[in-house]
Amino acid sequence: GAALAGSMMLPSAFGATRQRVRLGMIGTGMRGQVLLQELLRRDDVEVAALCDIEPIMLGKALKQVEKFNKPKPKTYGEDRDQQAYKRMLDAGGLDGVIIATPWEWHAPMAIAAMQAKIPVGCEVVAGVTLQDHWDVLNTQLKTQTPYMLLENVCFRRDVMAALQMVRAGVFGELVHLQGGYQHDLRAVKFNNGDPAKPYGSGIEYGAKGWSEARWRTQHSVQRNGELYPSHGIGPCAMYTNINRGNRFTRINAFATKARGLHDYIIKQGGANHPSAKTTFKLGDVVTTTLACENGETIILQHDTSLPRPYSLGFRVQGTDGLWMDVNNGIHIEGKSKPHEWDDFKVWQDKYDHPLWKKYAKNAEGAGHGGMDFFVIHAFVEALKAQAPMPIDIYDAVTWSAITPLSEQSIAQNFQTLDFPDFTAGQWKTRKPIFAFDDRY
Ligand code: A2G
Repeated sequence: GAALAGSMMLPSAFGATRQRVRLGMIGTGMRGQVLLQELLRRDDVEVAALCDIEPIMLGKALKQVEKFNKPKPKTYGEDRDQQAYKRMLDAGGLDGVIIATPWEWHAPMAIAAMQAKIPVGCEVVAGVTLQDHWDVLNTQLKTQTPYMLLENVCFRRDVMAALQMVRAGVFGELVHLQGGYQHDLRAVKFNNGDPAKPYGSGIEYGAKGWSEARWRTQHSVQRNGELYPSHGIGPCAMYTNINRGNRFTRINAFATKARGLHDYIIKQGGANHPSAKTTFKLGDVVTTTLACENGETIILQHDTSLPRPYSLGFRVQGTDGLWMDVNNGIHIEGKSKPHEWDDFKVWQDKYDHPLWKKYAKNAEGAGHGGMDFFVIHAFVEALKAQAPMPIDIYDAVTWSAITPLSEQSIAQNFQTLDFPDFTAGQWKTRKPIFAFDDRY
């Protein structure tokens, strides 16, 4: 305990010392509010500061704090000044900051926080351009400020059970993996701008939209690539020990034509609606292939503009069999009937991760089926322990740089590119650390 910073040691009601962290949050919109709920549920977190330039969202966040009968945090951004977050960081007194803002703000905000020596828990993605990713990495290396990417899917119950199975050798030697972001976002990318109806209420976006329609849709207008890689690649990278004994060597991406978003606008609002004039650059289905140093391939699919039920489309395949999440099926040679699927649930129960065994109750009611409890838990516990972040800066930039690299590949006629080694050769000797016990 002596090594802990003073502000992390607050006296408890019983006179002994208890570890707590004082956290700030930049971005208290729809996502920020879900994460804030997880912070407020914990005794070991003091929400000390909140920043948002949208007064409605800042107000909602303050209401949440009130509901939990917690002290009112300092607030920033009421003046709608886009630089308000810097004042929050400069004010000092924070043991960490959560960033849950539009993508284009993640890199500058994380960099400013690390420069102020405030540990960062950053929502996916780490940056937009390839240069952003190098800048975030180099700032972390220079300042040595902890940085975690808040990739919640790494903590999904079936994903973690599959991790236990990978580590137990159930699949044999891994050969091929798949994942992706296959989520019909049409009702997310468009609404009528009414703060009370953020999903599917219309076909406006940009300045006339609200919440994600206000900023996320623009990425589909201007960019063609694997725009949202981390939900799919995070688990696959943990299974294959990327940056820790393995690495991505090559990448390419293919994109289909762009039809879905325009089609949605026409169906919802007719051909004369102003949004019907927009040309979307993002192909409806973008397929990215990665090759790994140890001989595996990984396919990612980004599919957010067409009607479809949600599925991240995981597949983990080795010399002894495979798991696929879309049919909740697993086939293991010698255990399963030849050429038949077993129900994954039975295997999941058997290989349930120790974290889920211990914390399933705490995770009840948390966002995304409990995942959001675990991702916040991991950040807070690693901060308190002053231990390495379980999803660290190398994971963050490696996963997130898939976006600009896929864009480059598509723009160059689907060319295969070298994947940069952000670890500068350290991948050879670094050892896996993610989720080896029931702490975080
Ligand atoms: O849809 C889901 O909740 C996504 N999360 C999240 O990242 C975001 O894209 C959201 C859109 O509003 C998962 O799929 C785990």
